[in-house]
Amino acid sequence: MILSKKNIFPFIFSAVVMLLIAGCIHDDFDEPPLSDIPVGTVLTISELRDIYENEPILFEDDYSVYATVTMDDKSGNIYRNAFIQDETGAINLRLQAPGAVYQGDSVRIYLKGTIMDSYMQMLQLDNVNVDRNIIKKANGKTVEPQLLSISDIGSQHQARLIKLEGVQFIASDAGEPFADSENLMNVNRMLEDCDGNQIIVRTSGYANFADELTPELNGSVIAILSQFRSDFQLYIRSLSEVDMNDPRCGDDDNGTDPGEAVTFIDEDFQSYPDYAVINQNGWMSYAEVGGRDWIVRTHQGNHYAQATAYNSSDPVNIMWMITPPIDLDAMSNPVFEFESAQAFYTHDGFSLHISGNFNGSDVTGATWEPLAARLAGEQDPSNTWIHSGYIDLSAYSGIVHISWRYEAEEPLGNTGSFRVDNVKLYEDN
Ligand SMILES: [Ca+2]
Repeated sequence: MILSKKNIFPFIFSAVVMLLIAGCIHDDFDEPPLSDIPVGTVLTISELRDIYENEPILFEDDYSVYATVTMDDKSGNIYRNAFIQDETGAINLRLQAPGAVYQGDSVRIYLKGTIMDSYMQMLQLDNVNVDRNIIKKANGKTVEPQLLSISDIGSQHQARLIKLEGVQFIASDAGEPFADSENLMNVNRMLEDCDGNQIIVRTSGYANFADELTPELNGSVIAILSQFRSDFQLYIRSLSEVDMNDPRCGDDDNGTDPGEAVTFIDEDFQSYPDYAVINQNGWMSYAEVGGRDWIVRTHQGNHYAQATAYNSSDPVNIMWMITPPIDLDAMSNPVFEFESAQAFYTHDGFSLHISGNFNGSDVTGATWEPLAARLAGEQDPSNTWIHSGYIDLSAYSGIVHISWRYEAEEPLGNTGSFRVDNVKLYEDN
């Protein structure tokens, strides 16, 4: 008789029904064994998954699967688990002990002694012993995520590394901790696309990013797809794969209103939420190269504008933050000042400019000349606000814009951060 699935606790090797796999696939002895562990019949992950027919399978013969590890348990988001993938599919490994197999490892899984079964509709290879069942061949391998939309996701994508674009945490789950690290509890946060399709992001209270807050903006997420009964769940590998800095669905920031030219500015960025793109009160951010914008970050209650290429997936990032139009003809002694700071200094990629012919939208078509100011740089301590000095604009006339430009090349390691706060324009009486 067959034990019902609910009686099989996934961690425990129990007296499951042993089904001998018929030798329906030809033996492959083309390459010599990499170790004393025999190779036997080589299966793709797709062939492995196809063997399963609703009953647990104990592998008793020599079978091997070659794959790349796409997620390990180092981040704490999963425990005694790993995910592997090849060109044909992916599967969840349940390990007898934590660790010892890492993301990027190229491995051969020797199936003898492992058990394949479905747990809450998630197909798993259980009882995997790192010494007996896993032969490492290489490390540092990368698997590209498969780009999917939430509405496309199905059981056929189980255990795969996927990427979703144009998604955001639903309003009640945005800006909330990923999980409950205090009570070490898993938390489900709901991700949605602009059509209202939703999927769960499940995070362990043991994850090293459990305390971090979910982004409030829209963007992309790379994660492993899991399934629990009829629910699909995403497991994030690293927060560096959560890149959400675009306006939320429906919040179009592209229609920047050039607005009235101003003769007074006092911008402290306190009205922006964390991670918001600079786009209010006639200000704008423009991503000239790469997808990064100037965004607001917060520290101890202070909100400020920040440009950084840290963890950027773009090889080059150039981004501009630009003031509203300034009407210098309506001012007699215009003075401009602000504060800047650097953090994780890597390079001098930060500069100040002024333009008399920027039309409010064509940033690279305008003529920007350098505007002298004291900018935070290598000589300054990190995270320390440096006053720009009092910048006399009386040599300029007409309608002008002032911009801060940030440029970084990730392959050169030039990813340090620059920040701006307390921007002021006023009449010096
Ligand atoms: Ca501020």
